[in-house]
Amino acid sequence: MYRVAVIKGDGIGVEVTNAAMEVMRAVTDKIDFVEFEGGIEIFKKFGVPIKEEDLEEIKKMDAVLFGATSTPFNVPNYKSLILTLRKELNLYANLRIIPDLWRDREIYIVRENSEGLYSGEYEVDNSRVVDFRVITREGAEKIARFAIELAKDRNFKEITFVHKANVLRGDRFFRKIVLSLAEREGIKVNEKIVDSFTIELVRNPWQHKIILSENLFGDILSDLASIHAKSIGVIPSGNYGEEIALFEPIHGSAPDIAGKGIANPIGAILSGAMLLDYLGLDGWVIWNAVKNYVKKGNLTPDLGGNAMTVDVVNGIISEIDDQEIDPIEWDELWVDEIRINTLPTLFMK
Ligand code: 48Y
Repeated sequence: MYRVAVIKGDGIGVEVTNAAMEVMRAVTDKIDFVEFEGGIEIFKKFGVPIKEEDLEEIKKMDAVLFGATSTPFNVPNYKSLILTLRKELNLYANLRIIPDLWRDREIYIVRENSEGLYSGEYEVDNSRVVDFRVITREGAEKIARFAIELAKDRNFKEITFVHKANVLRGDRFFRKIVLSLAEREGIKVNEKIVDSFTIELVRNPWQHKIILSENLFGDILSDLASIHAKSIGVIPSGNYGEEIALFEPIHGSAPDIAGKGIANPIGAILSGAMLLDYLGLDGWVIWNAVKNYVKKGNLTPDLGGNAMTVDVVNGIISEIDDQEIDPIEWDELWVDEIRINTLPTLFMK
């Protein structure tokens, strides 16, 4: 049995995480889900976004499934739960998969997840506030390797590396490391300057298979790229470390639609698929079921339909049940999907 920590968070985080667990349970009975609380309510009681003892417990688990939390910026000393988890669990790589579920293609965005302007290092005095944009050799090498291994696994010949090395010293350093590692591994680097790249990412996105960038650029680029998935509600992600990984949809807690039962669960469900891949279980079954479902099923309002969350979940589960044919035949029938949808062993426990 695998033990997976579940942090649903607030807003639609709760609904979509429940949906993801239901779908995962339809694929495997090898997971024990263990629930933990975190976020602003815990902070009000304990002064931290997640309790120390819970964090210690989570570190011993196989993986984490995360929903969404709101991070108000006007609560003094509050520190974002997800940023705390990324830091405490050393999750250095953030992989966001922008899927075109209707045409079977995707863009992988590899975002450095622990440094840059998110380093947490700063200087404050009465007249000046400085956030340090930290790029270390170790951090740059690890994330470059992650993107390059992903490219090799997918048989892609190149990665797109997005930076601002014309202005920022840190990116000049990062660039040197990316170029030399890629050359050694036989991967071409398509270099782009971040500001002009935004236009290309809007107009002509699909030629970029893997996009590598530092933390804040990766944050912004992945939200921008979400327009190509039709809704940010369908985009899954994995935050990978050396010991553990955390999976979350990239959408936020969407308080405006929370509790109405209309949240799109697909981003969370596909995050569940990435989690299964990480554990060496059958994540591709979920990917296939989702792709089959969206082509014919009723979708939630963000995708122009009028389905409820529960309709989408039930529809996807019935697609999973339809796939329950003899596993030996499966291998032959779905071999392409296995290659496309299953993440490489580098990203496995
Ligand atoms: O995961 C994200 O992309 C979010 O935008 C967070 C980030 O900046 O990485 C925001 C964190 C938060 O608001 O708690």
